[in-house]
Amino acid sequence: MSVFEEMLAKINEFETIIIHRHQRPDPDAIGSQMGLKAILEKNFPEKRILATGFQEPTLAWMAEMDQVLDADYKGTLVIVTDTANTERIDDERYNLGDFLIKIDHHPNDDAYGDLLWVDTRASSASEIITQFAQEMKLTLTDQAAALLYAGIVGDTGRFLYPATTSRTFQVAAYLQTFDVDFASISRRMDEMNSRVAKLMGYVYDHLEIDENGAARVLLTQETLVHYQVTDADTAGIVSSPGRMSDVKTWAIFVEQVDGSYRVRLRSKTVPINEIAKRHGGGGHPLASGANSYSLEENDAIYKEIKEAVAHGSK
Ligand SMILES: [Mn+2]
Repeated sequence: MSVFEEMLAKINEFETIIIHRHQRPDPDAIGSQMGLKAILEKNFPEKRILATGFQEPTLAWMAEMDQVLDADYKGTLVIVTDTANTERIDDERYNLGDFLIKIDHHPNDDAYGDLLWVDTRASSASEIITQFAQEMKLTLTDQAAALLYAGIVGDTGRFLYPATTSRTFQVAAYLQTFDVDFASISRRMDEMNSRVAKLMGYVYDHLEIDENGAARVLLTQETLVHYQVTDADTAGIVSSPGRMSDVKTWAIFVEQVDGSYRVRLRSKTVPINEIAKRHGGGGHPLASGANSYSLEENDAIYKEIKEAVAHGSK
């Protein structure tokens, strides 16, 4: 039996299925979670399918979360999508069910779950969910196709990043057969409000770039307040430095209310996930996140990036 077949057998076994994904959700987290929910509701109308997690306001256009009670977990199957490690799962009740499945595309450093499918070659968790539905001959709905497409567009930067493969396009082509306004999804995901646009101007203006293309910028609480943006809004400018031809690898340090720093790391070719891991984070080779607790640690992280880029560009 393939892992997909085992997963389907487990889905068949349970009456209630609760789907989780990671904290600070991005479109792939929501797309894979809610796309899977829509597929299961369509194919198993007798089952109760719930989705839990923080309702991220900037992604409310994709889907709304369910109100899930502790009592709902009794005798359930829990599926977690797009989440590398247990600490990142939103919410912490993922262990209250009878059986746990992990479906992910990040490096499998924390192999949690009673059954897991981790495919690091997949562009996104949404790509895996679509592949699962296709191979298991599950019917998709227009809504599921829209959610999964948004997830793939989000994680591939509209098919820009190297994780985009022929299978990504095959899956996207299949999703395109559904009745969805795909252009408006892509447009929506490319749009930003004027506050974020102005913050982007600040980022381009203040980016420090070394001779090899290692770049950094610091967004203090004062700056966030000045531009009237939240920490979540900074997701809209993470990829921006990469538009500059002389930037190869970059870090955006976002000061948090408690004085610590959220570090968003991106790279065109040189892997940066090991740097992220050394600073309480992790992620993909070219897209990671970390945490820093002082300006000195920020400097140390930038130094590691500079060294990695200098080494990688030789
Ligand atoms: Mn993802």
